[in-house]
Amino acid sequence: MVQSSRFLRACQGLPVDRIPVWLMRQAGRYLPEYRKVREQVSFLTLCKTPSLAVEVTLQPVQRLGVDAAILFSDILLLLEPMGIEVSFEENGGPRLDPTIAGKGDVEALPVPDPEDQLGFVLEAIRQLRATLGGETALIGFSGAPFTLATYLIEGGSSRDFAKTKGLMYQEPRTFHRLMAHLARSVLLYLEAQVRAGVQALQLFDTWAVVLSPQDYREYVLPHMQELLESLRACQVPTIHFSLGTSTLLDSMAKLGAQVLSLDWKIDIGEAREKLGSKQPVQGNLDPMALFKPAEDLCRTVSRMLEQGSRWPGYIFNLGHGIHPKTPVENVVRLVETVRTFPVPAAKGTDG
Ligand code: 1CP
Repeated sequence: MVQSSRFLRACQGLPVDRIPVWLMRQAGRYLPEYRKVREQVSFLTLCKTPSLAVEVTLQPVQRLGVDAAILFSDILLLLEPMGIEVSFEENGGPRLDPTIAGKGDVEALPVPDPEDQLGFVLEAIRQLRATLGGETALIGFSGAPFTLATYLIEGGSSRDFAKTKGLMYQEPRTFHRLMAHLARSVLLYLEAQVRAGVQALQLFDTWAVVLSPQDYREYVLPHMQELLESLRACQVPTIHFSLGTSTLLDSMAKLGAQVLSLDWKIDIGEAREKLGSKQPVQGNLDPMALFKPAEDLCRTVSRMLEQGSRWPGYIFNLGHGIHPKTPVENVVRLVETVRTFPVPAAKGTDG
C-alpha cells in the first residue's frame, strides 16, 4: 500500500521526499501554549478531557510543522482501571497506590476494558483523526509491560529498581505472570486505539535500560515478541522505544518491531550499520543538545541526518523526551533544519 504520509512511508522503509521528523514529548511544558492550558487544569484532567487532549496534541503540529502527532496522554493511565490510584505531584514524579508486591497482588489485577474504561483516550483519537490531514500521521502509544511493571512495583519513579529486581529474582514465576498480564492489557488497549484511528503505535520501554542483556532476554524479550507478533494483525507500523539501545541492541533487533527508536548513546550511523539497511530507525538526538548554541545545534543535527539517511527508513527524533526548560526557538530551528535537509536524489526516488 502506498502511503501519503512521509512518516508512514519511512516506517515501512520506503523512500521519502525529505526526512520525516517528530519529537518525543513534543507537547509539553517547553511550549508556552501548553503551560497556559496547564494553568487551568491538572495534568490528569487534561489527559481525561478529549477536547483539551486534542488541543495540546495539535499545538506542536501547528507551531513546529512536525510530520506526526502523538496522542496526548500518559502511559500510567492504563493502570487506573487495574484498580491502582495514579497521581502526579506538581513538578514531581508520579505516585501509584497500592503497589504490587507478590503473587496475590498480581492475580487480583483485572485486565482493563479500553472501550469502557479508557473511552476518553479513544474519543480524543477519533477527534484528532477528523482534524488532521493525511500528511500528518497520528501515533498512538502504550507503556511496554516491563516499564509499566516498574511503576506498579516501585509505586513511582526509581533510582535502583530494587523492588522490581527483587520480585524478578525472588519470584520469577510471579514476575512472568505480571508481564503476561500487562502484555495482554497493552494488546487490548493498542488494538482499541487502532480501531479508533491511530496510524502507528509506539511502545515505550524506557526503563529496560536497567536490565543486563541476559535478564532482558529472559524476562522481557519473549513477552515483547509475543505482543508485537499479535499487533501485526492491526496492520499499522510498530515503533519500539527504549533507553539502553546501545547495550540491548542485539535483543531489540529481534523484537519484531517495524521501527527501532534509538537513544543518543550510540552513533546513528553505527546503529544502522549493525542493524542493516532494511531496519527502519528513529532517533537519536540527545534532548540536551537543544541547549547548544544555534550553530552547534545545526551542525550536530546535520551530521546526524547525513549518517541516518544513508538508507531509506529514517525518522528524525530525539533519543528521549524534550526537557521542559528547552528554549522553544531552538526546537523550531531543529525542526526547520530537518525539514530543509536535502535527501540525496538516489534515495528520494523510485517509489
Ligand atoms: O504537565 C506536566 O508537567 C506533565 C508532564 C507530563 C507530560 C507532558 C507527564 C507526566 N506525561 C506527559 C505526557 C506524555 N507522557 C506523553 C505525551 C505525548 C508526547 O510525547 O508529546 C507520552 C508519550 C508520555 C509517556 C511516558 N510517561 C513515559 C514514556 C516516555 C518517557 O518519557 O520515558 C513515561 C516513563 C511516563 C511516566 C511519567 N509521566 C509523567 C512523568 C513526570 C512521568 C515519570 C517519568 C519518570 O519516572 O522519570
